[in-house]
Amino acid sequence: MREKILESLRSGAFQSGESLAKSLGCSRMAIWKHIEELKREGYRIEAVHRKGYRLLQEPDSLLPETWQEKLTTHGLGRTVYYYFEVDTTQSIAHEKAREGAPHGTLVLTEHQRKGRGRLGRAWTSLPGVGLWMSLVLRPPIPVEHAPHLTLLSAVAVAETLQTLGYAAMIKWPNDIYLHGRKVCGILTELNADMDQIGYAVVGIGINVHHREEDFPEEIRQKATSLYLDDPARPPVRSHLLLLLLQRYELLYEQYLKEGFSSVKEKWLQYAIPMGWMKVSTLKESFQGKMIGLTNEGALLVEDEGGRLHTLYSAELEMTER
Ligand code: BT5
Repeated sequence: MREKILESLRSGAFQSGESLAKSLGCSRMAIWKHIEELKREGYRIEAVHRKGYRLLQEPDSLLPETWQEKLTTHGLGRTVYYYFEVDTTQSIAHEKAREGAPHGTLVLTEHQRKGRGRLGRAWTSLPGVGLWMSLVLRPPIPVEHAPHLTLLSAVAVAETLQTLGYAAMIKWPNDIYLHGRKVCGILTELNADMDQIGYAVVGIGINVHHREEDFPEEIRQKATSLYLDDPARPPVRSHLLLLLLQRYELLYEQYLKEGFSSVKEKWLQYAIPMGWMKVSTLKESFQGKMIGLTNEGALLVEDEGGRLHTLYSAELEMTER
């Protein structure tokens, strides 16, 4: 009954107590009681005389008890560590993995004081406005295939956002963009010996409720949030999380069964078309264009002299030739 009431209210229009009662075959009093209960759980519902009820906002808690029972995965997100505030979920996930945390363990927080990106860069993670999470994975794959995990993660996020109606695209290796602005960053860290991955920690940061002024000045023009991309549809973090975990597990299992080709095909489908670009690696900088992905998951770029480069880590910037 509660879910059915919510379903009707999610249309965003006013629903009268009478019509709800009629369609659900109960009394107006029963509807009123459910509405009061929903309000106590944090749903903001407006009640207007002669018009009825209207849903203004859903609760946006990430507390595991608010979403975990709806999870349909068998590994991902089954073990969860939720924190109000941490330095970074990455370090905690490493710690848990070293202590033997199972595949799929999720570390989730409202706020990171020292969120990190690649190469020591910072990741802004304000309280309550994002999905800041790390997953512990124990993939039975050789070390040289580790880039597959990064690309798979980007596909999982892009597909999840697309399912929710956002025009998400991937910029190599693993940034997710909405209308030319970065909405999500992914950081894969490995614990491996010469030939075997012990575990991987995949950190995913998605900007959800940010307003422009929530971003530091220097990234304000380059970053976006789901809210800013489409203010008419306020996103709910727990929905996003559930969808992401489910999608991620599907892709991951398909990858283990069928190999990299399934990931590669989707990654190429969602990749932002890049023409000529400036490629900067730790060693050099050159103009080049993307040719494709290798079977190891590296980026193949051809430079102006026709030479092929296989890149595992680099910065790409669109340029005119
Ligand atoms: C990334 O690095 O994009 C990977 C970010 C991974 C963040 C997650 S959150 C959960 C987990 N815990 C962590 O501590 N990290 C992971 P990179 O490609 O190096 O991009 C970093 C650059 O993105 C910065 O130098 C800024 O220019 C920009 N940036 C920083 N915060 C941002 C934000 N919230 N949204 C968009 N861009 C941001």
